[in-house]
Amino acid sequence: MLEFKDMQEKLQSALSPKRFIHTLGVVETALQLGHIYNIDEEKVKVSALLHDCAKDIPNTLKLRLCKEYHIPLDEILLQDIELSHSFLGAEIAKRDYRVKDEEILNAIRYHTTGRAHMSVLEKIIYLADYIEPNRTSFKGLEEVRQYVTHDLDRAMETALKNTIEYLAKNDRVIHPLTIEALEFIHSKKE
Ligand code: DGI
Ligand code: FE
Ligand code: FE
Ligand code: FE
Repeated sequence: MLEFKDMQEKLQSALSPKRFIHTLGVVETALQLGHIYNIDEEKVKVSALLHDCAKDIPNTLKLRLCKEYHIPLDEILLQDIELSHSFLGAEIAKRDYRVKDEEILNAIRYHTTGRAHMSVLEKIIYLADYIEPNRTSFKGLEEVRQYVTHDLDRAMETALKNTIEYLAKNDRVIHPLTIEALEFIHSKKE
């Protein structure tokens, strides 16, 4: 794995200034959450730093890289290639930033859709991405910010519900992983 400082420099040249500032917000927020939930600081920092490393790749190149790296392009990804940035990001973290830790790679891989059986690290990255201070406010953001310090599942449930509602309103396809993430939280409550 690259040194954190080298990683940060490499990443900065791959992202727009705005996306890089968002990323630094995610690192800061994720570190706060990692501290509360007692998660290894290095894993939190690296996952947060690299979570959007594929975000600013032009969409045509995203598509080409997904094929080259054998990332399964399901119907949903083909309709909304933007969504591939999390899966592609994990692959790029492995290849270009030499990250080998599967827990970190999974936190990057599932930061956009979530999934069933998420680890605490995965939830922290998903939620830090959602609530970081540079995000412009949207409905439900404050609610998630309140839950996140004492109830990760409640925060995840709220964030996932809001995301699904937002996608439905905008006639965008919902990835099965997103539905499964929410259903899994509900199944644990019963
Ligand atoms: O990359 P960021 O903007 O920081 O945040 P993100 O990786 O959470 O991506 C947010 C976008 O992803 C937002 O426009 C909603 C979209 N998204 C999340 N879940 C799904 C989804 N899009 C589709 N099509 N399907 C999903 O299940
Ligand atoms: Fe993202
Ligand atoms: Fe997100
Ligand atoms: Fe992000």
